[in-house]
Amino acid sequence: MPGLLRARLTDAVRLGTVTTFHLRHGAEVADALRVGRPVVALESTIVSHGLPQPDNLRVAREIEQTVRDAGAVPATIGMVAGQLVVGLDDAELTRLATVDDVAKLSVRDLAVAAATGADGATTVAATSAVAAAAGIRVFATGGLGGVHREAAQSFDESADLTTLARTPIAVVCAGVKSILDSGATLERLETLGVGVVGYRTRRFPGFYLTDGGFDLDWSVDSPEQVAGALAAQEQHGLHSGGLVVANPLPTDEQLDPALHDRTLAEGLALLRREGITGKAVTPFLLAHFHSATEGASLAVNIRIILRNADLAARIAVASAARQA
Ligand code: PSU
Ligand code: MN
Repeated sequence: MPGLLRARLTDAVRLGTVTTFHLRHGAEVADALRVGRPVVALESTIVSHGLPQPDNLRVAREIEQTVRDAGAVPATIGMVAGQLVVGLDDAELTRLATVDDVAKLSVRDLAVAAATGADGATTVAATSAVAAAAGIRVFATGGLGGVHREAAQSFDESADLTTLARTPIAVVCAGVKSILDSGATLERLETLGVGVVGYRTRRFPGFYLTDGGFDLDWSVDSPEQVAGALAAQEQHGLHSGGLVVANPLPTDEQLDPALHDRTLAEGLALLRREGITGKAVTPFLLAHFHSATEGASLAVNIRIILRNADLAARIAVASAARQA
């Protein structure tokens, strides 16, 4: 099948490896891509490592339904028994949401995980790389990874940032969590040439909080304007990196700022006390928020993801309409 072969070769090039990935499209996603219907990529790390069981599976299905309700086809991306899937079916989604040893896969992990037949959830970095290779230009997630506090000592900066520097995709998110250093993350995005636009705002959102404390240069008012930016980027051919579309929660839906600040301080202290480092940091802090706020942060987290899924779908619909 020439289509499949092309996808595999493109993957190998984009992922910077000579591995032939067994990339498989879900049937609905394959059809949609063939006829130019709007498709939205979704990540699986939030499902396997970001949200607690059993809410994670229910939310994963709700995210997909939200994309459908807005007129696009959801393509949740993950790895099942070493096979990269673009558009997990319900059994595969269930597996990644419930099985215990699902690996957290960034881009650098994909080849080894494929070779060893692992089950894995893809981060923003890995999902972006796979989605772009599959021809998907819009991706919805909760929060972007970024520069961690104390990165000056720990060097902990998410590969989400460097991957977006070379991956042409619009990532709809609610900024970065306050567990990260928002200012440093924005500086790195600038250096790396990743565009950042606020959706109906000029303030960079702080995930659980509407306002993360930093100004943005650009704001867009409609899904059509984001679609226009993606089209212009393609026409100019001057920039092949990603675009962060920062979509804040309305202030009346954010986490109570006092509860937030308290929980964050506790979480950071626990992190130090327990010596948690590396890729375990983000899941640890998320789990701390969910238990310490007795579910309040979980409800906010779910709202964020569903709102981003809706906006991403409307951007994908607007992009498809331009091409029709
Ligand atoms: N933000 C969230 N929930 C998450 C993540 C980010 O609100 O689960 C996940 C995403 O998959 C993101 C990853 O790509 O955490 C970043 O991890 P790290 O900091 O280890 O790069
Ligand atoms: Mn990290």
